[in-house]
Amino acid sequence: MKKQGFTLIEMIAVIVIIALISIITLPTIINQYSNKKDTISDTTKKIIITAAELYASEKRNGVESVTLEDLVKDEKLESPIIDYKTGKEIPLNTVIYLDENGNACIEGSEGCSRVDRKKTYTIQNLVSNGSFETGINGWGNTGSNTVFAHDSSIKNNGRYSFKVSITNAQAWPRINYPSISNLQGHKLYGKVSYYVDQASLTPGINILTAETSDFWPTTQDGKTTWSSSKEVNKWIDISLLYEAKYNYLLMMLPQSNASASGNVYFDGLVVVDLTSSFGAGNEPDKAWCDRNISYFDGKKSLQY
Ligand SMILES: [Ca+2]
Repeated sequence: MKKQGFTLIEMIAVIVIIALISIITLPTIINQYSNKKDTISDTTKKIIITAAELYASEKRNGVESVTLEDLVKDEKLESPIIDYKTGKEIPLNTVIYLDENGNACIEGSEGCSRVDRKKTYTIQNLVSNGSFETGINGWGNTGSNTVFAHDSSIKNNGRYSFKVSITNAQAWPRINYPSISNLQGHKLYGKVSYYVDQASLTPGINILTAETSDFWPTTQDGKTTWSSSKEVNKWIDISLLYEAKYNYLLMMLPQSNASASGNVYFDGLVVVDLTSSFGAGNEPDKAWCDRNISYFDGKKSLQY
């Protein structure tokens, strides 16, 4: 006759299974319960949102998100932040998102998420005739054994380039833009394409700023990016980001190897005042500029 009831082994097995199910499901149940309890009351939400919107309105550049901790540090709220209704403390790492118009919402609230904050900016090429289509007027030669020409045989943009023929010398093609001023403290991005017919040539792009608009200002400051490529008969971009020390813009498209001979062609020179275009503190970095700013004439719009 078969024995009624459960054996000890069967009992243990059932207990173990129940225990396992509890381990798996209990945290979820507790979580749901505590989430419900943690829901911030409308009154407290309004206080937090008002504080966040005030915080954003005081910052010069668009604030995309802010934490309760930021609001406490900025003395918009006092810590600990206790929910008005439930009496529970709200974690300081709670994020508040702000849209383009400065309207705030608290993460986890219905319909609240980080919004795509790309905006349209207008950039301007500070240099005129950067494609050398109308000649090489204004470019001064400061070295010997170099000859400048307006060239139509090798070009990258339009019909002409700026050709610098070199015989065992460095080259210092230089131009000033007396009409471009008020640059001090601004971040400038410069880019040019070059083409060499000898691997020994080392061209560069140099942005200078000067205290006065003279062609030979005595007080000037600048930065250069030299070519790192030894490739010949090919157009290559070089670029730099420079923070202007003085107000007036001048440029050089130099070649640094004093014992090299050959031809360097330059085309598509562009210089953008990032601070004027994007706002102080909001300027894109060099890598972004390299990807998004190529030669253009005049003004253009782009998303950042
Ligand atoms: Ca050109």
